[in-house]
Amino acid sequence: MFYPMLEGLLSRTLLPKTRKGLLLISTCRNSHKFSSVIDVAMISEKKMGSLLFPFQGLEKYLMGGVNKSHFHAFLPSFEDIKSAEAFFTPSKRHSIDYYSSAVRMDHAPVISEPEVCFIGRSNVGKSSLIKALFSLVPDIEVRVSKTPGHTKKMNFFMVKKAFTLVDMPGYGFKAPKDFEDMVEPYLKTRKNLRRTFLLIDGSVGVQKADRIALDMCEEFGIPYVIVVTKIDKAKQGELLRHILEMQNIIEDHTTGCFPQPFLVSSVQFSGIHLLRCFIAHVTGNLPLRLT
Ligand SMILES: Nc1nc2c(ncn2[C@@H]2O[C@H](COP(=O)(O)OP(=O)(O)OP(=O)(O)O)[C@@H](O)[C@H]2O)c(=O)[nH]1
Ligand SMILES: [Mg+2]
Repeated sequence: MFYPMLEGLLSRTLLPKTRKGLLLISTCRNSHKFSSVIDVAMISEKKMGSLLFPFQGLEKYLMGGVNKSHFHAFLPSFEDIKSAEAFFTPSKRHSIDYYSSAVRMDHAPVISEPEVCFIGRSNVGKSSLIKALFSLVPDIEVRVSKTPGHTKKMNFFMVKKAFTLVDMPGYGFKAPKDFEDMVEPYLKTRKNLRRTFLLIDGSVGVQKADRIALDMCEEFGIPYVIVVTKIDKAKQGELLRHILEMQNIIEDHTTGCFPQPFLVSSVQFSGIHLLRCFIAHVTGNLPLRLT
């Protein structure tokens, strides 16, 4: 569906200016070889398809009876994905940076622009995902760690005049203390919160703590989205089983959850471009083109 758009994209990559830009990106600390869709356009169509839309690669293994339409609830065009990237690309006029941290709601910055936050068990990959989303920002520092409980504050990252991303401490480690003090009050009271991304580890599937978080989002009545992390780590059959389980939970037990789980790997960069596009869209910055 997005391949006809590819021609324009490829010709853009040959511009000397863009090449310089790529050079700059490749030296930045967060950089990944697929940070930009321009880099993605260099690989084969098949690889590009599963990098941009990770569910595509799995779809063929699903049985006929499974309702696949939910997995395509958000299906932007390639042009939309390209446009979304502009919001994640800093320039003189478009600053992107760490803004502040808070351990209590009364320390949280007062911001009028739309906000999205990332919650999930400790070690699920929240900070890594934010780091990947901001991989085009040379100087931003998003700390990740193998040790659970690394993020101890609510960290606000501001995409000037467009939206704010909030990295949260994880639950499961020292929980419920951090959660009661920070995350719950934040979710309950934050006025500019547009979407909550609830991360679930695709290599282990839904755990008890994830169910509690799902119930909490339902109880607070906030709109939220499941993001399935570390899809590179799971065997395909195992990942499919976990995704179908999540799909059943979404259908049968939720009202505020977006029907489509977003699949990501911050290591391989799968699903990151799609998520950038979704964030730009749900924060009201990117109307989708009709395809
Ligand atoms: N294989 C793989 N590992 C990942 C991925 N994302 C994160 N990790 C690893 O998982 C570990 C935890 O990542 P973080 O991003 O710090 O996790 P977090 O959810 O922010 O953790 P807390 O701050 O403790 O709540 C690190 O060792 C990451 O390198 C992924 O997509 N694939
Ligand atoms: Mg973290």
